[in-house]
Amino acid sequence: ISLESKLRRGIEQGELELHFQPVVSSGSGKIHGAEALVRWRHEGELIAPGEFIPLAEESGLILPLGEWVLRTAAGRARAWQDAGYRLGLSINLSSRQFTDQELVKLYLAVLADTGLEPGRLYFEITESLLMKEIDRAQHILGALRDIGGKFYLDDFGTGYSSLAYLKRLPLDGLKIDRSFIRDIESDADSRAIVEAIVSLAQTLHLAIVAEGVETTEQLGFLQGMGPMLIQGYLASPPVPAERFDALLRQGD
Ligand code: G
Ligand code: G
Ligand code: MN
Ligand code: NA
Repeated sequence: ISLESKLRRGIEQGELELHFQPVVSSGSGKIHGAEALVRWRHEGELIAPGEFIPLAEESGLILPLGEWVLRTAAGRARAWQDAGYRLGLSINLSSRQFTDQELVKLYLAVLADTGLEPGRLYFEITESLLMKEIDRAQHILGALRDIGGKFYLDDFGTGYSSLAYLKRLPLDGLKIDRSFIRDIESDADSRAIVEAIVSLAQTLHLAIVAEGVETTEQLGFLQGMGPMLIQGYLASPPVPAERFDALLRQGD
């Protein structure tokens, strides 16, 4: 039996799990939101998305998988809303999901089914996904934005966005790719690139999320560049929902 059949069955039989990585304020360390990251619990093993997302994309399983992620994430966000936390929750979108005609309808249905306040969910999209079909991307982003959808440009700095497009698209923030953060102490070029991205974001009124922050030294450099959001092992790795909720309560 092929991996594809196993994954199809796994999706149907509830073998997917969402883990949540906190996104915190660089100044206060307070939890501001989270990124939802999918895992596959199969035959006693927790399989990372790198090992099945590409297969899901090739086979089309990314559509049911993505729908499960969206519904499950919205359910968590609704639980946080009920508990009095106003968090932003991001989910990753593959290009196949993004160009699917049904995405806008699905997002509307999920909002109606969960009663989640619009504006809590952020869609993470990559530069290459957007730039591949810029006119269509602009149209879909516009339609989602009209019903409260928000957008982060993920892995920023590794793709090839035209700056003019950044202005044209209804983006809410940029996530600086972790390769720049990793070298921020040792490499003046990485530092300069991060500074340039931060100042670009300030000019365009976009939020900044620095990804892959692992050390207090890296955090120190970032704090010197102005207020931003931080994601990385220094604050917390991705954790199961119950653990994330415990972190939230600790921060009260
Ligand atoms: O969770 P991990 O740290 O291994 O994530 C690896 C990559 O898998 C992430 O960079 C992300 O782009 C991708 N990924 C994780 N969860 C999802 C998901 O729910 N949908 C899609 N399309 N990609 C995901
Ligand atoms: O969607 P994206 O590719 O940005 O997904 C984030 C990925 O980065 C996930 O695979 C997550 O597990 C990973 N990650 C999160 N924090 C850190 C970190 O501090 N260091 C490293 N190396 N990876 C991280
Ligand atoms: Mn991401
Ligand atoms: Na990223």
